[in-house]
Amino acid sequence: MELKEKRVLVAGAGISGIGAVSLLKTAGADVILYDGNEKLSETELYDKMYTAGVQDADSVDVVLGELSEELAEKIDLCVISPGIPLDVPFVTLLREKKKEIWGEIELAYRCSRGRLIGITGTNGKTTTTALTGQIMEQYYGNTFVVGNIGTPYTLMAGRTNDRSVTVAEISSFQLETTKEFRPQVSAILNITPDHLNRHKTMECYIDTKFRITKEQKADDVCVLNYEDPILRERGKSLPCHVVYFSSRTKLENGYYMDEKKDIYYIKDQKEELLFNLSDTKLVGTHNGENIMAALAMADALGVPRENVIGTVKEFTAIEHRIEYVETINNVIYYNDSKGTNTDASKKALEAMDRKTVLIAGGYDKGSEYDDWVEAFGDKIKCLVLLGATADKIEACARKHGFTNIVRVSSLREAVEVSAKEAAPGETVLLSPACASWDMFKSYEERGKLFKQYVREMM
Ligand code: UMA
Repeated sequence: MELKEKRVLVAGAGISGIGAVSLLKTAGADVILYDGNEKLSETELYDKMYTAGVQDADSVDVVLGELSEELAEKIDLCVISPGIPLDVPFVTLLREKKKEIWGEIELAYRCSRGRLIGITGTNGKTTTTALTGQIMEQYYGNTFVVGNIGTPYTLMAGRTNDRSVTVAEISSFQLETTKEFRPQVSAILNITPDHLNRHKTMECYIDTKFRITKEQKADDVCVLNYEDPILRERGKSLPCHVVYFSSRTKLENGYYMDEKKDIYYIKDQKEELLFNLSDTKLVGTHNGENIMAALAMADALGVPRENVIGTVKEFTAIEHRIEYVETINNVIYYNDSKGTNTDASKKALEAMDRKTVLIAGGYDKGSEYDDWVEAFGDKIKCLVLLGATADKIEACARKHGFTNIVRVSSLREAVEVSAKEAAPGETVLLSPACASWDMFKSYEERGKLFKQYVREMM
């Protein structure tokens, strides 16, 4: 679709929406920025557009609150932000009027050039995207790391060129509205229940994740986790070349990490030892898997293995993911605010090697907590609960016989209580197993505040 002079409604005035406005204005479209929240300040939105460098921002119309039928009728295209569910009334209205709806990712894809890597999965995508981005940057330069990781793809799409590499973290929310999106190399790291309040069923969630590879062709590559039964099975019928990695099974071809955490590349059953996980700055089996996925993607884009290994060994953990904060009175504090679902949080529990006071709870995504509570074992000595899911988690923990629970009403109180509960030689871990949106703007805000409250005790 030629965008010049098209009337485009950008839905959602968060960072993706502002990115989309910027790209559309550069393409010569007539843009209306729409947000369902009528309490937003128009002045602030124009300020945001100016700060993001939107060309001719004054000519963008801003519409807040309900979307009128008249406006819905007038537009040629809607570019929707990932946080907007597709069953809200204005989307139904646009669909009834047979209006084209693209996600912000689709718009960016259509306006970008060069090589593209798309990474999805329930967990590990931010670490894997950051690592893969670093590998590409160090070898090729000219690299853009975008998407769910934080920098909207639309903000960078206009700067890509035929020689650039874009590494995009793509969430299930973003995949719901892709159409022609076709990464040259894709990865699905794992799929476990998450965001079921939005996707409704596990089947829908899985189908959405697989949209990342839907448009790939025979010469494209999709990297999959062999130990995930869904990925292993569906990988058999993909239209592109599939590369597996595994932390349990010695594959005939692909990447494999054994019990000693030695990582191998295997081709036609011949194995080549690359390095041991302990040679890197990352811990835990899940990070071994993230590394193997990055190795496979780098290989698919032709980065020599010695360059890849050099970067992998230098790479440090990302903020908010099992991030070391401080040691105070011989109690170690870890920030895992990005542990926004039970599976991610379980990985953090696994990585703890001392008795742990766990701070958890938050926005209710409709998750079940049984498996997560069962993973406490003897390691979790006390559970400090806050947020919208506190009742649900407490009931679940008690059902499984875990009773050392303290309820708090703020994150600051959670940190203070945890400091009292933890004895020297133990750990305090913030790993909420829930999104942050009941009490905070984002998991980043929650993680930063946690670190601030911990450091204030020094
Ligand atoms: N809005 C409506 N109607 C609605 C819902 C929201 O108008 O029904 C409006 C809100 O009033 C708000 C705007 O939409 O003004 C927010 O849009 P958004 O939620 O899409 O947020 P952005 O700021 O654009 O950030 C999005 C991603 N957010 C979500 O997917 C919820 C960010 O992922 C991403 O980093 C960013 O685009 C850049 O690509 C965050 C996230 O939490 C980190 N992702 C989830 C996760 O990782 O689990 C999927």
